[in-house]
Amino acid sequence: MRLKITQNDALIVVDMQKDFMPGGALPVQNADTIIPVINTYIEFFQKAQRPIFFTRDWHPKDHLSFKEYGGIWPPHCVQESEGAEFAEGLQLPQENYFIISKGTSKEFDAYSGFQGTILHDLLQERGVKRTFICGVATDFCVKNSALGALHLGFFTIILEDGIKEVFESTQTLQMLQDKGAILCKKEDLE
Ligand code: VGL
Ligand code: ZN
Repeated sequence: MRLKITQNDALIVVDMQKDFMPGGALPVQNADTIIPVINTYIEFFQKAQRPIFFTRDWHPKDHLSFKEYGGIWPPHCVQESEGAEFAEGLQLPQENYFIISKGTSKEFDAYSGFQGTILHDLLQERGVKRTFICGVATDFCVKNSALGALHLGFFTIILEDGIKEVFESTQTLQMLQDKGAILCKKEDLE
């Protein structure tokens, strides 16, 4: 499907952080292989002068999602730690981008970039109507960020060559499409 980036569009790059890459604390298999693809999307949106939003997991060291504190995950993306940094090779633009930290207080987790953040306001202020979403993990933070966007009334496009899952992606992508999301690839935007 051919798509053109318009003045109502924004890119959301979900949680492309060292801890989610191979060798990290909570590695998502092959997550490093989508970095070049995401860099291309970043370039497309930069050229179109459209805003790019980078969400990041930004947990306190005693976060409730960590096993030691009753959660299901190994400690990951601890605030100011190396693992919380953006993945090696991810090319952040020079301007017109925003970093959205989530899961920042120990009593709450946030699988969606909209949860407890100002992402919705930032999108609204910029007249965004369509969100293009890529990053990790398909079945956690990409899924919930996309659900958040759909629920808030954004037309939502999942960049299927720019995502990687922890456990599964088939069911997640089907469910998102059932709720109105569209899947597209790099070639569709070129
Ligand atoms: C994520 C598990 C725990 C994600 C974040 O970014 O998908 N997954 N925290
Ligand atoms: Zn987390």
